[in-house]
Amino acid sequence: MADITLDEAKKEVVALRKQLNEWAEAYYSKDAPEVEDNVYDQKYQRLIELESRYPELVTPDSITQRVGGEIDSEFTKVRHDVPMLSMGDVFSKDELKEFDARIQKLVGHPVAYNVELKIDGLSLSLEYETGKLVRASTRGNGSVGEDVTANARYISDIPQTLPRPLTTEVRGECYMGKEAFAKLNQERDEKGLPVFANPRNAAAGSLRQLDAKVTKKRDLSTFIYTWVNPPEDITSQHQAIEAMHDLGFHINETGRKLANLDEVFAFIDEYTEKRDSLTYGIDGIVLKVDDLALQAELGNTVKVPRWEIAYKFPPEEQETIVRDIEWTVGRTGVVTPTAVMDPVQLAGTTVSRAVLHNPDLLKQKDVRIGDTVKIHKAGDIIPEISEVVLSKRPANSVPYEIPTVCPSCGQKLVHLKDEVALRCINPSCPAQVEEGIIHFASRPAMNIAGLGPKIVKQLIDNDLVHNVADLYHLTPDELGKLDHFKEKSINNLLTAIDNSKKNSVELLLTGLGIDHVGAKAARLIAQKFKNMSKIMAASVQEVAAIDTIGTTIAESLTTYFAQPSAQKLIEELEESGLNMEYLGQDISSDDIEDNFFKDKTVVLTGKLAHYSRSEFTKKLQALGAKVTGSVSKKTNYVIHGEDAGSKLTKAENLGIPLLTEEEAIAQIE
Ligand code: 1X8
Repeated sequence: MADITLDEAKKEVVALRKQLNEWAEAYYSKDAPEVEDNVYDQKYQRLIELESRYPELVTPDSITQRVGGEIDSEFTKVRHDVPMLSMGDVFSKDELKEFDARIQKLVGHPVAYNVELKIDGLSLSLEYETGKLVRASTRGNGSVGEDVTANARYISDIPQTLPRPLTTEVRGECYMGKEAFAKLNQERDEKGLPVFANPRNAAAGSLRQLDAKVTKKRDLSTFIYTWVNPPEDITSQHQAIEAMHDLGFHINETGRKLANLDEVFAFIDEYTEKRDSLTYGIDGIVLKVDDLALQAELGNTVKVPRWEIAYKFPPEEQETIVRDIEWTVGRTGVVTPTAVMDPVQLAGTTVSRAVLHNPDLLKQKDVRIGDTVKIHKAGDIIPEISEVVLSKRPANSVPYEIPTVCPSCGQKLVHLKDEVALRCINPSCPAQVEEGIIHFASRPAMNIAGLGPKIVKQLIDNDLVHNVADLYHLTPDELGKLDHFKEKSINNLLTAIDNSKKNSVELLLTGLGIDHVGAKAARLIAQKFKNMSKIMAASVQEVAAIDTIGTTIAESLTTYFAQPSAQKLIEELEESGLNMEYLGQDISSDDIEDNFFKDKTVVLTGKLAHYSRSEFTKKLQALGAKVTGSVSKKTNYVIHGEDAGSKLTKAENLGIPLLTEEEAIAQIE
């Protein structure tokens, strides 16, 4: 952002406005959005960013200076004497902190907020004269809206008369509940009519009907949250809501007056959880300075009130466009496709890449460059493509062609046995070498501080290392050629590399990156065989005889050491002075005092509340217990935390004694 020139910014601003205007037109006038809200929001935020970086680019007709959509409908127009403003929005708790800090600075002290759910619907104004509903209108562009009075008369929770002859105006959200929405879409689908993209569009499309009888058939509801001109004895937002409730308006009961941001954050967390179980859609939380006098004091900016803000939930599914498919070569030569997409906000982070795992999956999903795709986070963490939005596929799209040669070394790619994975089997493929060295230096392996991916890449690009043995021949002069390497960093790195020579042999074994031989297997193997030459000489049977190590690991290990190149590598490393012995402490059961867990086989399952799983495992191991991953007849105890699943069931079926986490801790103590 800091680097963008005025010229570049100008081009981007023009393009953003054009795109946003098109989307806004589809959204406001046709009730048929072309993109997800979050895509719109992101582009909109970008425009705001650029306009604040270069204020000279702000024009009066910029979409950032307007309130809502343009009004070109056939409805009778209604002027809003008090403009129907939209609301500022934020996408993180940090931004809420900034909002709160701003408010506190303006008013000079902490303030209480009335916090309400942000309903996925459309704003509606209701005007009453001497207690009779005389007009209902939409927001329109904020100053002029559409007269939907006839339609509103068919919405059952809108009072047609008030218990008192008030002349007043209230505002709120008109929405369609999830059930009504699903039913409406099902009916439309059966009739071959286009379905509504979301409850908000369904609500807008149902309310904005020139023939009000159509509205009558739709199940619309309202939540009223603003009293435009309340009586004087009402001094706060939460009071206003209660009073409107007494007048017979449908209000949302979840609103709460909260004293500080911590409470607000807890409310956000609560409704992030409950969101799916609500009967209506919400897309965020609204914070309003509760005190109406303070609201008046704070006033509005051109577009939005200063005293309220919407926190929008991170999206759980997003649409974006695939721009490229990249192929990366992993340490073991497996070549994996990654979709590179236009960046979008997804469940709290910006996402622009999604791993496609293997070529079969890519073919099966038929992802093509230029496709609009839906993405979500698998297990709430890893971005994945759910599906291609075929209706948005460009007409000239062509199926993606899977590469046949390695993107790094150009050698022909192969499928091993019946693997779905594509592999490069060239052992000196630069990409594999790079990944291999990164792995060698990583924490579970040789743990060489300062030797991360960027440095490794430089070492390879400068031709300084071709395999892990070369690391131990690096000189200060050579490192001096790398970017940002000064005397101190050179010394630090060389010292870290030198120190790694003393590592116990299981770390070296892990670092070799042998398929299936991770840190845990390496430790067990090193514990049993004690040094590298015995490990190299071990047979499949000897290795597989280690408890919890199967033939897959054993075969992989022996196949690896059968290669002359592997033997040569170990020889070179030994010549460089690397330790080849197992230095770890063997816990001999004879040294451990008798205790409840000594020599017992134990399985941990479920969520533990008091210790991390690895801490708990270490405690049990220190007592001489063997902690294993799966329940069998040999298991002595299953220790279970919360939400334990299949392991607990299996233990019950096998009649294995169960201990709660607390019971186990009591035994340990
Ligand atoms: C829009 C919304 C508001 C509230 C709830 N849902 C909305 N969609 C609320 O205040 N409880 S306020 C608002 C606006 O001012 N544009």
